[in-house]
Amino acid sequence: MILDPEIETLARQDLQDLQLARLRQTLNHAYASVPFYRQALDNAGVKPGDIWSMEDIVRLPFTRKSDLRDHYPFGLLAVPMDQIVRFHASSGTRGKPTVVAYTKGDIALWARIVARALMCAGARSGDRFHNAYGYGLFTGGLGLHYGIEELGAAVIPVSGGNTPRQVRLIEDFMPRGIAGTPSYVLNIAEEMRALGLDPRGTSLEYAILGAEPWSEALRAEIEQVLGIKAMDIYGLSEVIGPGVAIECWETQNGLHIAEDHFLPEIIDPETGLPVPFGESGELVFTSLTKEAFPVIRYRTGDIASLNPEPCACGRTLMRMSRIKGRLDDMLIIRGVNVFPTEIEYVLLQVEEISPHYQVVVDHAGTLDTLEVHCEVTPEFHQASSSNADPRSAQLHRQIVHALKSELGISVGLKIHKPGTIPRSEGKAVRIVDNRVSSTEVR
Ligand code: DLL
Repeated sequence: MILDPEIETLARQDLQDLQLARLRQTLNHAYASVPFYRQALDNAGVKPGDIWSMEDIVRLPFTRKSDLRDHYPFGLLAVPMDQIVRFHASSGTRGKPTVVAYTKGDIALWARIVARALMCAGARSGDRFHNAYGYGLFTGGLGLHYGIEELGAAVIPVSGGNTPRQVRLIEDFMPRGIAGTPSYVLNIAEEMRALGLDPRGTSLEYAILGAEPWSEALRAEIEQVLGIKAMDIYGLSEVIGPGVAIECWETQNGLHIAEDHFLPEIIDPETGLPVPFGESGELVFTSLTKEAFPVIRYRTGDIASLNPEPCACGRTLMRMSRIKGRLDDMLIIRGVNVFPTEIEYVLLQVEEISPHYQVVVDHAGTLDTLEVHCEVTPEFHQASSSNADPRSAQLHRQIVHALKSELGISVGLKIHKPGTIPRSEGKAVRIVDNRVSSTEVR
C-alpha cells in the first residue's frame, strides 16, 4: 500500500509533468497567502503564472534561513492559524529558532512520505522499531514516529537519552529496526559493551540514521559494531523534517529524494547559479505539496550533489549524495576549506582510534587554528600503558600525517584516553568554536 510503484519508478518526463503542476499550485498558494512570498516574487518580477517549465524555476527568488528568522514565529504561515495542528522548531543555538507549522493534511502527508522512505530502506509492516530520535520541537522523533505507525510497524517511542534504558529496551522488545543520529546509535552500542553485552548479538537488523553529517567510514564502523545495515535518512524542518530523502536497502548508494513532494536543485553558493549533475554545491528545495508552510527555493546550506540516473533498486527518483557538510560548518583554515566529515573519515581509518571526536577552532594572532581531539580505543589504551609508550607517539605521528595528506594542511592533534570526548544523545557537537562566544557551539 505504501510503496508507490507508480511514483517511485515514474519516467522522468512524467515525474517532471507532475512536479510542474504541483509547483504551479504551490506558487499560487504561497503568492495568495504569504505576504513575504508575494513581495519576493513581485520584487523578482515574476508571477506564479509565468512558470511554464522546470527551467523557469531559476527565475524564482531564493528563501533563506534568515527570512524564517525575520518572520519569527508565525509570519510565513500560508493557512489561518485554526488550521494548524502542530509546530516544530530548530534548536536556535544561533539566535532565534526557526519555527515551522503543519496542517492535518501536512501531518498525514509527512507520515506517508516517511513510511515510504522507511520501506525504501528495508522496513516492513510488522517490524518493531526503536525510535531514539528526540521527541519534542525537533522533527526527528515525531516525524519518524508517525511514519513508522503509517507503515504498520510498531514504534517504541524511546526518544533520546537514558542510554542504559535504551539498551534494556532493545534487549527486551527485540526490535528489528532502530532510528537515531549515527553518533547516538554508536553511543548505544558502546553502552551495550559497557554492560557486558555483545552489540552484534541483538535483534537489530537495520538502522535509519541521519540528522547530522556522517561519513562512509562511520557507516562501516556502525554496521560492523552492531552487525546491521545502516541507511542514511535526510531532511530538515524547514522543508518538512526527516524523509525528504533516504537510501535504499538494495544499494545504499545515494539518497532517493521524494521528488513528488520536494523539488531539488544544486546551486553554486557564491553565484546562486545551477551546477551540473554530479557536481557539489548547495542543496535547494521547493516544497510541492505542503499547505501550512510552503517553501520556495529554500537554501539548505547543505553541500551535496545530484545523480539523476535510475538506481539498481528500480527507483527512478533522483539520488542526492551523502551530505558532505553544512556551509556554516565549513572551516576555513589558512585558506583551506575543511569539513568535520573529512576529519572523521581519516580518524576512522585508524584502528586504534575510536569514532568519537571533536574539532576545536581557535584564534592564534590573526590566524584560525584547528585542533582535532580524539580517543584511543579501550583495547589500545590497555595495551599501551602510558602516553610515554612509543606506540602512542607513533600513533600521534601517523594521524597527523594522515590528516595532512587528506586535508592539505597541518592541524593540531590531541589523543585522549577512552571516554573523554562528550558522547551525544542527539546531534553530536563536532565543532567547538572558541572564536565565537563560549556558549555558542555548533
Ligand atoms: O535533522 C531532520 C531529521 C531528523 C533528518 C531525523 C533525519 C533524521 P533539522 O533539525 O531541521 O532537521 O536539521 C536539519 O540537519 O539541514 C542538515 O544540515 C542536517 N542533516 C539532516 N539529515 C542529515 C543527513 C533534521 N542524513 C539539518 N546527513 C540539515 C547529514 C543531515 N546532515
